[in-house]
Amino acid sequence: MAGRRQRGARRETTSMALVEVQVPDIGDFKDVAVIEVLVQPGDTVKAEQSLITVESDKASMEIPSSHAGVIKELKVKVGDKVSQGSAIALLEAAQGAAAPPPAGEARPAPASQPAAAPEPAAAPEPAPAAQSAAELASQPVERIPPTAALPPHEPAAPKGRLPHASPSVRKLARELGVPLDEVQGTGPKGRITQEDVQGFVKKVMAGDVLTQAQKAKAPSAGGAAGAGALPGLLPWPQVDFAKFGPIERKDLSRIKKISGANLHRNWVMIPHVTNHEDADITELEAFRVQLNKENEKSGVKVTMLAFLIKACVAALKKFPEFNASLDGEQLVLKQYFHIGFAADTPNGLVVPVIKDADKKGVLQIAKETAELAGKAREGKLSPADMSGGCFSISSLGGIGGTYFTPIINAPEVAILGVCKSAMKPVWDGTQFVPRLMLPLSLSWDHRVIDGASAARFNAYLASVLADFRRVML
Ligand code: CAO
Repeated sequence: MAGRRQRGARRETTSMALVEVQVPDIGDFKDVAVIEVLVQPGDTVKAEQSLITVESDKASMEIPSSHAGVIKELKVKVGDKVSQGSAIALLEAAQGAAAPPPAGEARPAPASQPAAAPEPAAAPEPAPAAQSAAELASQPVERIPPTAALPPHEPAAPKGRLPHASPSVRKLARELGVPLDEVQGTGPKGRITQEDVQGFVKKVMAGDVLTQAQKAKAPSAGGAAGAGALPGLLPWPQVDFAKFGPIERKDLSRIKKISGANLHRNWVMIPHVTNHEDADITELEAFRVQLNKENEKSGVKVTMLAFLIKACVAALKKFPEFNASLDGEQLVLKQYFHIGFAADTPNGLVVPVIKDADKKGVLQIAKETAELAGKAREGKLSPADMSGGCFSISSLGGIGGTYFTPIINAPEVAILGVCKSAMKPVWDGTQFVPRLMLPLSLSWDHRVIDGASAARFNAYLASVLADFRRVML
């Protein structure tokens, strides 16, 4: 069946003009599935225009119309099984239409035939003049297994309008597992071109978009990658947990689904390395406590986070490749300093952004972080509150811990993890002295940053936190 295109058979019914287009002789194949219906009632079709695509476990084949005319009624839908003689559609034949070929005429395509130019599908656009119906009929319809990169596309019943694309583009989309109804067409009248399909694949591969199927799978642990979507990975373990004790099932929150999919992509696509450092914040903490005493009446409480944001801006200025994003083979170096901070909310993790942190004082930053954290907990952050970030801070300092590996918030190239400060004995050259030490964990993208730069960034950041006057330098 591979490499063949069959002309629909026909039986004329109640009037001379009404024709029932049937599945022709398709060899030994019986009960093959209809995987695409390419026309809708009311569509004007040309003789030889594809009406449906059928697929067996070995191959797929488009079945074109035996007549030109207007589709009056469809007799099949996606998922139906058809064999020779099954009705495809009732068609009102155009006046003066050429006499159809004998029912059941089969046309195996020569294996050496090159792929023909695109043929119009749902929309009545003229076929290229140089291409005859016979050439179209002999267009090979080979089936290539879908790539592992995209989840296999299982075409669903068309919702509303069919995607506007030629059979050859549809075929390409099927081969690549691209859901055509999610592709934006850039051709005339929104027609989906071969380049549109290739562009969609590039975006999915780059992680810029998720297909609906990927979005649906992303929340589950056994989702895209877990199900073995990455080549060579074992499938996610399927365990009947209830066999071992009582369980309860709970849907993931909307934020967890979205952040989970983003974190997963970032973890898989970015070569992360994490460097750890301890900053001596003994003096800074004393200053912070004093500041809060002085500002008690203002209602603005300064936490370590505000100082960290300011210190990070100083480090980003000194090491500009940390204030950057990868764009293909180019680095986009930002001349603005918008710092995101991870906020823990009852529904999951969000990252509001302090804009232009370089132009704001610590008190202003403390005020804004408190406001944004409040909005985050109430679920009131707007997309603008969470966009434009250059670098992120994930502070677990109010909770505890020593060090961890934060996941970079793409398309940023680094993130600072902060844990709880603790008094530690530090050797000052002659004796151990108690110092308040703040554990820092910097994760960085090794495609952009080298280990030596990361160590320098961390050392500089620690020196700023140890003596905040350096921020002014
Ligand atoms: N060491 C010791 N104490 C710290 C500290 C640190 N590094 N950082 C903050 N604290 C203290 C604060 O001073 C405050 O103490 P008091 O109650 O005595 O005044 C207390 O911890 C609580 O601070 P906070 O957490 O309310 O405020 P913050 O500005 O430090 O942090 C925010 C704000 C929104 C970042 C934080 O509440 C939060 O959500 N953190 C979680 C981030 C997260 O989940 N990251 C993980 C991402 S990866 O999954």
